[in-house]
Amino acid sequence: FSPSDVTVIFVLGGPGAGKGTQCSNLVTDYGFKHLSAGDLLREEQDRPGSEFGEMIKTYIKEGTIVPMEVTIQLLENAMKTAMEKENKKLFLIDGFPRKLDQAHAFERSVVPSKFTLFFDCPESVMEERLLNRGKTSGRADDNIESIKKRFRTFEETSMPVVNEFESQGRVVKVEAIKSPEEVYQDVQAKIKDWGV
Ligand code: UP5
Ligand code: MG
Repeated sequence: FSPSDVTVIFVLGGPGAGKGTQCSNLVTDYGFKHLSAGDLLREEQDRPGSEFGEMIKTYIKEGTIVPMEVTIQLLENAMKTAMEKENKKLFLIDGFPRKLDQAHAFERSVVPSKFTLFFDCPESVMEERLLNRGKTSGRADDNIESIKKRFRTFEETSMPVVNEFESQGRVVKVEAIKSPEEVYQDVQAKIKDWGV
């Protein structure tokens, strides 16, 4: 993809920070195509005949990061489909890249991102949200054991990605502790500065 044809915004933040919630708002108001890497992996996991199903299941339950070849391929396919079938050019890539090698590979081989929208939220708040969602979500990783592992992976492996982008001046940071409506107002005010 060429940056003149497509715009990619990465959406990062800890587990339960509200990435999916805020992406839905942005889709409604700005016409973005929302691609959640986690959702794409869960779909692939459930696809009959997938050679990666069992592997993805294990990684998600353990809160570790699926090898990037799989995730990048799923994202690239979804971007191509959205461009061809829905004429989409603006993409929110939610929950990716979660590791430095993924960030470098995607920006080199797919397309550089415009910036990263980062939702900053304390673990105690995220834990409460996820345990609450776990009552009805059916997600295999919304239990306290998996949640703790996801937090560890986020701190150790994913924060270095945010920090690298930050050092390049490519992070828009939003406090995610307030109500969804208040967080969204902050998002809208801050992305304006980036011409969105
Ligand atoms: N909620 C949201 N905002 C709120 C607010 N402001 N106030 C009060 N409540 C709020 O929100 C979570 C819950 O909180 C919801 O109930 C919501 O109503 C409420 P949500 O918007 O879903 O948060 P989100 O940040 O999207 O949380 P999610 O659980 O999806 O984050 P994760 O990053 O953990 O999950 P993801 O699906 O991205 O990844 C899952 C796993 O897939 C990873 O652990 C990993 O194993 C694997 N993965 C990879 O290996 N590679 C990838 O590239 C991506 C994923
Ligand atoms: Mg999500």
